[in-house]
Amino acid sequence: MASLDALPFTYTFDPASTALLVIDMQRDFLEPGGFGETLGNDVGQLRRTIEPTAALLAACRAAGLTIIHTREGHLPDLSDCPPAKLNRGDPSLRIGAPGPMGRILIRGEAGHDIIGELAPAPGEPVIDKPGKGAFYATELGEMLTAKGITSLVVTGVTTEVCVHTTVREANDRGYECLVLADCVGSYFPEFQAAGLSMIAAQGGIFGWVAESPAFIAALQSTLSRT
Ligand code: C5J
Repeated sequence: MASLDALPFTYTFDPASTALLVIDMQRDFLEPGGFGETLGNDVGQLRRTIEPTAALLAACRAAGLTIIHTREGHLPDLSDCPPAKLNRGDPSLRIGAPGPMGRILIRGEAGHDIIGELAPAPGEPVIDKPGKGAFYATELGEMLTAKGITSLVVTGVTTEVCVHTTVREANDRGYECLVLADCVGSYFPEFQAAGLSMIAAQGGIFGWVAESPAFIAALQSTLSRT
């Protein structure tokens, strides 16, 4: 077992039953010229997560931790995109419309892909999800059960949308979630702060919050003991 300082109290985990989840680190959300920036967002708010997440991935790979990536996106015929999600905002910038990196949030388009800096390594599963949460309409739950995973270290974008939804889904399913503050990002600094506070509030109502160097140090301490 390993433990680290976290909010609201110490987080304890067994690397053998812990997975790293990397949520939606996709070109359209993070890259200059992508869909996110086209909407007027400051992608710099998300890009600050790239370096710490790359270091985290390297440490988790060295430790043999289970690593799972996700991507938000839809089938080209949009049959998996409910009208309530589709009919949002400017019609020329909706899901499925032609965007700067291909059709917006459509599987197989360039913008849907994970950024090169955080590309999945061979053998690391990539879950394609049509919703905000990583459990909804995906094989994630079955995959975690098959691997004996009970704890999740959650990273990715955006903090208040897909990260939060996934943490809430995971919490309801009994997973112990640690969210790494420097590896999750929001276009809106106030949502980043509130999103993180909400997770650890009320005695850890959805989970724990810590910084990635503390998690990496705890992980490496278990390796040096074996
Ligand atoms: C994610 C979104 N990944 N904000 N999507 O958070 O629409």
